[in-house]
Amino acid sequence: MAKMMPELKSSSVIKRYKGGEPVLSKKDIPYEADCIFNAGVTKYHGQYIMVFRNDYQFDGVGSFGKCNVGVAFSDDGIHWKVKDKPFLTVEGMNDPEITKVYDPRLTVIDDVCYLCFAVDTKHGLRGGIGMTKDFETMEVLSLSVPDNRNMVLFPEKVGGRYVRLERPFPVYSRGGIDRFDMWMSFSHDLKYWGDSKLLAAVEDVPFANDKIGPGAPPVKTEAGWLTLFHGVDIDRTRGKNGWEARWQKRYCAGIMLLDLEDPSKIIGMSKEPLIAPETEYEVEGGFRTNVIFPGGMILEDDGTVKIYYGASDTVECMAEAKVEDLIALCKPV
Ligand code: BMA
Repeated sequence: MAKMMPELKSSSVIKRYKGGEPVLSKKDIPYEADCIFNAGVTKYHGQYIMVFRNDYQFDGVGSFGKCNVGVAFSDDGIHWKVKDKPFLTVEGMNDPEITKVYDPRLTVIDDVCYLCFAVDTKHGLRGGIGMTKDFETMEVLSLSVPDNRNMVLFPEKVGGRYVRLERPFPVYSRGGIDRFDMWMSFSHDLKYWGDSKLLAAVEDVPFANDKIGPGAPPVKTEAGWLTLFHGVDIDRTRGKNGWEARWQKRYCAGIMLLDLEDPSKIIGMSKEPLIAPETEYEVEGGFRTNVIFPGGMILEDDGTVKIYYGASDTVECMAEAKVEDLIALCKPV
């Protein structure tokens, strides 16, 4: 039986854009769209780029018939211009196994844009890595074995190897329930991954009792790799929330600091959530209420950090904090 969680609050260092208004939602999309969320964001050649998930054609019961990944561009990280057609679609993946593509993340390494993404396939969920030059087409570099997703890439090689965080789903070996942890793997070429290690487990995160997973690609600071993640708690006494018949989970954003030279070492972690669902868009009215799903983090030259997160699987929001405040939250473990 999962332990019950108290009410959770966001850290006081967090300032939500317009008190929690979305930066992107379905009204901004020039094609069929319903829920816009779980975006990856990066800054590339002075421009902000966002890749976002679009779920549409709700069945009226609990799921959407269609999903694609769109792309948007911005000069300030707040106001976005969405490209007139989706970037990634099931049809465009040219792989008859793939039935859905979603939850994209963006990392620039050596001036090249890489994406991490999830695909549902006829034989399990897989985490992918791709490369794009134009956000028109993507070359797939690797796809994991099932079940794995929530992958993010570090923005540079560490110790001569590419590094990714990921979240496999060991459904039988962790008690037959959600007990999913954060892992990491290494690669010399972004194609072959190995030397996998457990980074953090559910029981290491005081505000999670269900599962945890990577959030945004880590950002380099002098103190260490600043790393966002999501932590999930479940409470069986929670009733119906959102549009679904049953939704008893809550997703919060957490923050930790990894060692610069050995990122498998956690040097600090906040024991409290960085962002907990609190505002209207995060708590009420969405498809799945009580979800903060961080996927993008940008460190600006003045020390401001922009954090992008999906709110209630329905809209994309943004919050800011000072990098020194985020580092200070990561108390030694
Ligand atoms: C996870 C994924 C995410 C989603 C989250 C909350 O399992 O499906 O894409 O945001 O649940 O619904």
